[in-house]
Amino acid sequence: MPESTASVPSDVSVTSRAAACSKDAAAEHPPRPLRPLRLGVAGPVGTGKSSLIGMLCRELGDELSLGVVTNDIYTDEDARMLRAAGVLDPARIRAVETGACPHTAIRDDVTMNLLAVEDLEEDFAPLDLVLVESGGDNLTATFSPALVDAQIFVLDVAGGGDVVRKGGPGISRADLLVVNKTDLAPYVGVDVDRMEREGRAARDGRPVVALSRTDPASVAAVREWVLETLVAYRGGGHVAVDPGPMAPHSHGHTHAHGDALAPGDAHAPGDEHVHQRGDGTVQAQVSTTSHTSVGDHVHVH
Ligand SMILES: Nc1nc2c(ncn2[C@@H]2O[C@H](COP(=O)(O)OP(=O)(O)OP(=O)(O)O)[C@@H](O)[C@H]2O)c(=O)[nH]1
Ligand SMILES: [Mg+2]
Repeated sequence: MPESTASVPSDVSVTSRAAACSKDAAAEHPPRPLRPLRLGVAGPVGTGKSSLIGMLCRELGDELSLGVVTNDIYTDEDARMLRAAGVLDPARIRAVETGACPHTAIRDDVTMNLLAVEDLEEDFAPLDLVLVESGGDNLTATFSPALVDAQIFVLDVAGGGDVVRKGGPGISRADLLVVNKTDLAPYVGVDVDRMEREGRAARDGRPVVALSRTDPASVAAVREWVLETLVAYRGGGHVAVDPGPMAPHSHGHTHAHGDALAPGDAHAPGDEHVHQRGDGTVQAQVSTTSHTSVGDHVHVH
């Protein structure tokens, strides 16, 4: 794997350059964060998350030291696909088999992913960038800021021109929204400009890139965004933003709060509470995220 260099924007204190920095140069720049930028890639099934990560490995692998963690529910298919694509040293690509809904492992309990990311960071220290692919999920899935520093939400034109209007935390508030596979737009009758416009309108000015692997300018735009985000992160100017909770959803069990919590009360992280399942079994639980009890005891994350 190539050593990390600073052939990227001149104010990026990338690994090897940081080591060579003179005292004066170091004084001009804020101290480098202790760990690499962790960048999440989420979005519905098949929109091109792995392809985007492969593309970033090809585009940035010569100048940055990279690692990749993929999430699949039952297999390590995405990791194997990326290793086979030869975009990165295979040892730098790790798979997490979530065994459950993809959003659980990137938001509700990020332990498996955090361990994989930290192992990678230790084994290949110092890394510049770790890319974490979520298992393909739906419009509600977002990464916890406890796992990633920034996140990309990937849609594609094949999912329909109206998908941006359907909204959700990833579409509205991910750090970057990618509308992928624009080369397919004529075949599926989608107006890409309109999708992009609607994306911008839904995002309060946050960036949107209409991407196709066949369009070098769009590939360059994503590459630039990643480098700018890295610069901002290293300069202390990037704050990890939680795109927000998932939409209310039920796990198919009742949610008993005992005497302590009435409907409308909120759990803080660390609070103990009890889940009572439909079959009557009871499970004590410590909240990892804040969530609020509502009248019917379906809980809201
Ligand atoms: N036409 C076209 N196809 C693309 C593009 N990017 C990705 N694809 C194709 O879209 C399909 C799905 O791509 P993946 O990268 O596996 O999608 P994914 O989001 O990682 O899929 P899951 O992990 O299963 O959710 C593959 O057949 C890719 O070759 C693109 O820019 N244009
Ligand atoms: Mg994938």
